[in-house]
Amino acid sequence: MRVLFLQRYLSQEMLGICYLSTALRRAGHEVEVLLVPDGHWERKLVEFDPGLIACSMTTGDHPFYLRLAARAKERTGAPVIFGGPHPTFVPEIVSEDCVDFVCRGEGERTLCELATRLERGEGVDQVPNLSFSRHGLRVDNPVQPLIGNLDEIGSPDREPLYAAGELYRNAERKVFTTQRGCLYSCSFCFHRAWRDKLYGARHKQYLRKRSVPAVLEEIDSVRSRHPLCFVHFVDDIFNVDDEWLELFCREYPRAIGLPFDVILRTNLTTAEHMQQLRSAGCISARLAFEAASDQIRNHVYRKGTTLADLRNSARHVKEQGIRLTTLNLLGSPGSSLEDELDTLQLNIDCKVDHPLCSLLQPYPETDITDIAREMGFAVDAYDEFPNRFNRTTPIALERRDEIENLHKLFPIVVRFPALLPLVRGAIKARGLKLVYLAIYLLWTEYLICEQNRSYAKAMGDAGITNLPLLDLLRRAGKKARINVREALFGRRLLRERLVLEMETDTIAHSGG
Ligand code: B12
Repeated sequence: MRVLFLQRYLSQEMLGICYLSTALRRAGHEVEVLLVPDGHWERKLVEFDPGLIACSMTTGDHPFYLRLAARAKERTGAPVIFGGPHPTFVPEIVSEDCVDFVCRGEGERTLCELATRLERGEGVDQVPNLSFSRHGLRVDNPVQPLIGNLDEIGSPDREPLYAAGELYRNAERKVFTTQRGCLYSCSFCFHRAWRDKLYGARHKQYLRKRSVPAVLEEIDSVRSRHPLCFVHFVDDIFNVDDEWLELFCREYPRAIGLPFDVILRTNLTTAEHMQQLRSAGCISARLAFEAASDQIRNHVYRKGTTLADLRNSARHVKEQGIRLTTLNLLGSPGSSLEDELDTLQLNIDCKVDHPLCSLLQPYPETDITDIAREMGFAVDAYDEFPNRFNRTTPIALERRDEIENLHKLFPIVVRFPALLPLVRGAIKARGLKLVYLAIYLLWTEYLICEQNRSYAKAMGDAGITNLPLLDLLRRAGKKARINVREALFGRRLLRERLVLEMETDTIAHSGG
């Protein structure tokens, strides 16, 4: 069968659909990817004549996919299947006219079986993890156990995606994963619900590592076919298994030898890990602090880390001369302004190079949604959720405006702590929201330029054009030009925008 992935361009390649492509092609199906926006997408869609249209999505993006699927169905009449985190946790989306099927959880077996059965004109009652509507009621087929051995499913097949998006193919920095699952139960993360509510899996079954040779082989094979100078590992926690890490750090320099970055969990990060990672070529690491307050971090966010873990892990990263990025989460239900300011102070104390700060979004089926409601906080409907988590909060916090303002000033105060005494007063000024947003955008842009400089240096390109200030002027100029041209000609210059976004976002935002 001809399966078409209809996807919105994101700032990095979506490995989920690449894994699905591997499975489909192994089962003898044909796969194509169509990325939107594209002025000719409807013509291309009709020309491909798909037997099945597949879309992968996260919460916040689902209204867009509903519109897209409705149009695609109108033009082709092909059945549509939705998968990924949002439909997994909100399978009732299958009641929408334009959605025929939803896949809950891992999609490899579901999609192959569905394509095969549709092609043969057979029923879908036996297709694992599938949800569909019958006589107006939702049917949820049983969920099959998780894929046990990830090596067996092979490497993600990037070719259909690269054929559709030459920006992904030509990028010198590409993303890779070495595992699925997680041992922890952070209340804001999808893993707890995926593991316990969907699969009822034991922690150890849920966390699955690919073998080191399989990972190295994939990177080598991508490098032999496409440009590749830098490796982004987007695993939620790269240092979850000491033995695996040691072997990886020993083999990687010999087999690959490219610079890379990782996401680490604070309480697992030791001085030894950082030495190993540094000598293997790691130049940048992300640590998820979330919050300095023990109450918020452990009772509300359920992280299971101590303040000492946060400080020590940061020290280990910095001691190796590795760029330190932290992930911080403001806007927790029940947090006081003092709690949020403590998180700011912690980042200052740890001399964090790149503090990333999000406003908490209680995504479907996460524990934090229940916690927020139990604590009496109203949460916006999912259809109202922002599709970025660094602009506004969907929780009706008492100090909503102040927290949103603090979020905007957070990264700049970490770098210039002399501003700290001004912060309390500054965040009260509601009328300055737009000014703070502008400061935030400019400063985060600068941090990206610094980050790009570190990537460029690691890739052996320390030229003058990469100097952060010059790069900032280039990026700001480019953005301004794009905005003006778009305003004048009323057309989205997607390609140009995406190039900038790819420099901004490559490497995942989450972390253990
Ligand atoms: C890398 C990453 C990104 C990348 C790439 C995103 C992508 N779609 O691939 C970037 C940086 C662009 C990104 C952005 C965002 N992300 Co993100 N991201 C991740 C991360 C860390 C890894 C994704 C991945 O590659 N997983 C590995 C692959 C193999 O798994 P998968 O994609 O889930 O696919 C499998 C199944 O879901 C299923 N499946 C998926 N799609 C489909 C489609 C069909 C038809 C079928 C049948 C099956 C199916 O089958 C696949 C194979 O088994 C995940 C956390 C995680 N560990 O998964 C968060 C995660 C997906 N992101 C999340 C969020 C919130 C975001 C943002 C909203 C953040 C923001 N900027 O504000 C944006 C939204 C962007 C968007 N519109 O998708 C949440 C989503 C929660 C939710 N309820 O939707 C996650 C789960 C993180 C979390 N801890 O909760 N992200």
